[in-house]
Amino acid sequence: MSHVLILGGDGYLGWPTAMYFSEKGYDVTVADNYFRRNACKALDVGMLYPIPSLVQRARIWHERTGKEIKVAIVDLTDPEKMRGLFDGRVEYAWALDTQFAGVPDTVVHYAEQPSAPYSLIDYRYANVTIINNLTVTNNLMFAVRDFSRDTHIIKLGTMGEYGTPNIDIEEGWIDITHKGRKDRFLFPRQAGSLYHTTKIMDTDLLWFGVRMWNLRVTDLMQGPVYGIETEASLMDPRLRTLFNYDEIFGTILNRFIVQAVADYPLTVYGKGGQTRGYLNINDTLQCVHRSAENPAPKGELRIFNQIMETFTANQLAEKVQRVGRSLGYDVRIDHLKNPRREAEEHYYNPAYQGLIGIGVEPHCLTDETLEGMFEVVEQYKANIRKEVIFRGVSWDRQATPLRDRVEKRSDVRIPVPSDSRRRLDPVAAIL
Ligand code: USQ
Repeated sequence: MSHVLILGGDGYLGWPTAMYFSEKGYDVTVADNYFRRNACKALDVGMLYPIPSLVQRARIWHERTGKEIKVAIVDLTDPEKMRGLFDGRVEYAWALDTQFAGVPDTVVHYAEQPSAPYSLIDYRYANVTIINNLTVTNNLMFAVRDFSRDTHIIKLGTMGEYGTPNIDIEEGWIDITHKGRKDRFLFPRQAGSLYHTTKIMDTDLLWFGVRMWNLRVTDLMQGPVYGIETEASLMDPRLRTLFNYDEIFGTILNRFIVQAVADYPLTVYGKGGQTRGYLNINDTLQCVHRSAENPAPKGELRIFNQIMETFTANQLAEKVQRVGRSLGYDVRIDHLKNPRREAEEHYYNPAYQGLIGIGVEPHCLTDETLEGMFEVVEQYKANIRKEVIFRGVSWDRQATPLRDRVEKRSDVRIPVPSDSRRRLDPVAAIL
């Protein structure tokens, strides 16, 4: 069976993806450096429930299914660690068979700092985001170029690369006629955060690799994901994915459910007309799997828009309010001054037929799905920390002059690239 390497295998999507492929009989290796866990700790934003380490998760998976997910705890901004996953120098933190698994047939690349607010806390967090995301992508591209050019790279991009243009959004490419001549180009990108901007740069890096070295790449332009349970986690709650509800790492719908359970007014930013394409975490798994089963041809950068339906922030809040009330929660909706710089009312009409074309069956957001999320969150109600729900990380915060700052220091540090001597202090003073 073919070998899938999942970079960022400890994350919200990475771990469920690993189990999904393993369950289907693939040989699976996950690599991660616990960036997300460390960042949550350093920023003191918490998670809804504790998560076993990646090694413990792989052990539990093995106990429950008899299947092996090899684990490598490595910082992929280090090019030698990345290359070790392709040339056999990798040392697994857990594996049944410690022999090198071989070059992967597919790499799923999630190993990025995924939060827009994180990338705009201040210049240090912007740097971490840029350095981490671009370096990992570049290291991956060169490892594939040098060791396994047939490997299919599946990179998680984001719908946010396109921004909110006043024209229909195509799936990655647009034909342009200019002064009587025609050509095909990447659809114009104009991101609304530095995190989203790194995703544009990732796409450009890989497009370069495709043109120069005939690589095969699928770029999945994903919208915000919601959900907790997957088939694997229903088997054993210890296999659940991590779940953030804070303003930095939590995405809107996951946050709204927690807010409703905690009796905290839903935090709609601004007018709430911001429209995005959304999908259930189970559909992410399906999309990535279908993409792996139907790889992009060599020399192609194939782009799919990975969303199942669109909603405004207001529509999501109203759904959560309606379903929450039917379950007995007193759900209120608040409109906060928008901490982000984004259009709050705009045209939005993206195409998203490509993944359906390769066999994905979309699941829409139903009341039952929301009820299921309420049920899980309710179990952990006592863990919810209201003070992390909204601290107002602003897109436009000006730096306090150094002389006026009283910085709180702690021992916890957000991981920075191993080749950098710069130290990053926590942002307790800012948040
Ligand atoms: N929003 C609210 N209230 C909240 C949180 C968010 O009104 O409490 C609004 C935001 O202003 C934004 C929209 O909801 O207009 C989505 O925000 P989000 O935090 O759910 O998602 P975003 O920051 O866009 O990023 C998330 C993931 C990121 C992924 C992206 C897909 O964190 O990794 O790439 O969704 S997309 O949004 O399509 O670019």
